[in-house]
Amino acid sequence: MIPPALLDRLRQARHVVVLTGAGISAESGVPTFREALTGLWARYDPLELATPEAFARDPELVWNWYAWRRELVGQSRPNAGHEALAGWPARFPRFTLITQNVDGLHQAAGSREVVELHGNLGRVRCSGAGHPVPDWQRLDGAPPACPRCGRLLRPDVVWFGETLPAAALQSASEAAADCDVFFSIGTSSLVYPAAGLVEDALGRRAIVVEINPAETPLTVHATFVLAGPAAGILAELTAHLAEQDG
Ligand code: BJW
Repeated sequence: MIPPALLDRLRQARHVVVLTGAGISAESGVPTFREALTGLWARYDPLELATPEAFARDPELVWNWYAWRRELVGQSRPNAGHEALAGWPARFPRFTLITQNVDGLHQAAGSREVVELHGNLGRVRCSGAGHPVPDWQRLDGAPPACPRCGRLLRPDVVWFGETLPAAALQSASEAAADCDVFFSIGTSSLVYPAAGLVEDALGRRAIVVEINPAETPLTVHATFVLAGPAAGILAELTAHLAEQDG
């Protein structure tokens, strides 16, 4: 059930910002970040694998973890939640979609402008100079060497302790500080600086809507909490918005 007061606020909204996390892709069959270790990978800690230290210690292990996740993502399709959000730019005077996800499923659903805070699993870059390497072979085993300098290639994602892409973080911060409605969807709200964006929004008196089946540190601060899986809630919310149009 979508609160009518939320629909009223959305009808008047000037700038809607959505921040998504791994939970939005859960119903596409992509395991969330903290659940990303099943089967052979169950004995590893994702918080330790997603670090430059882990890659330096055992590049093949980390490379293969990403190869496995890349394959899972390759077998998955956007769900009703991604699809609903792909239509939101047409609904509001201004709309910004920010994601922490590296799976590219928002783009696959048709979202054109996506602010990717943590990179993308589908790209690789040189672990030395950092330049993108568009032509590389999707092989398991040891990471391939950079064709330019011979250093190892690595996934183009942001690991713990690394800085986020400056342009993406700036766009996200500016949008959060400008919006009047901020959605936090399918994220644990534990990983910074993404988890801090909502503070910029609250500082500007935006309303905050959380969609998540579980409580997070954000739940007590949210104006509306829609407790449940994102795909169904976003489809229902979007259907209500469409009724208002008619
Ligand atoms: C559903 C659902 C359904 C399930 N529907 N929902 C300030 C305070 C404390 C620490 C720090 C701080 N500032 C910086 C730090 C350090 C660190 C950090 O935040 N650490 C925390 C663990 C405390 N941050 C960094 O290091 C960042 N860099 C940085 O700040 O640089 C400057 C600096 C460096 C050093 C020191 C200080 C400053 C970089 C962060 C990079 C994060 N990268 C990762 C890996 C990306 C590649 C990969 O995927 O492998 O990004 S970590 C991981 O967490 C991944 C995710 O994008 C991110 C967030 O995870 P998310 O989306 O919340 O997923 P889950 O699995 O945790 O949660 C899923 C949620 O979905 C749950 O809530 C479920 O309930 C829900 N759900 N089904 C809706 N159907």
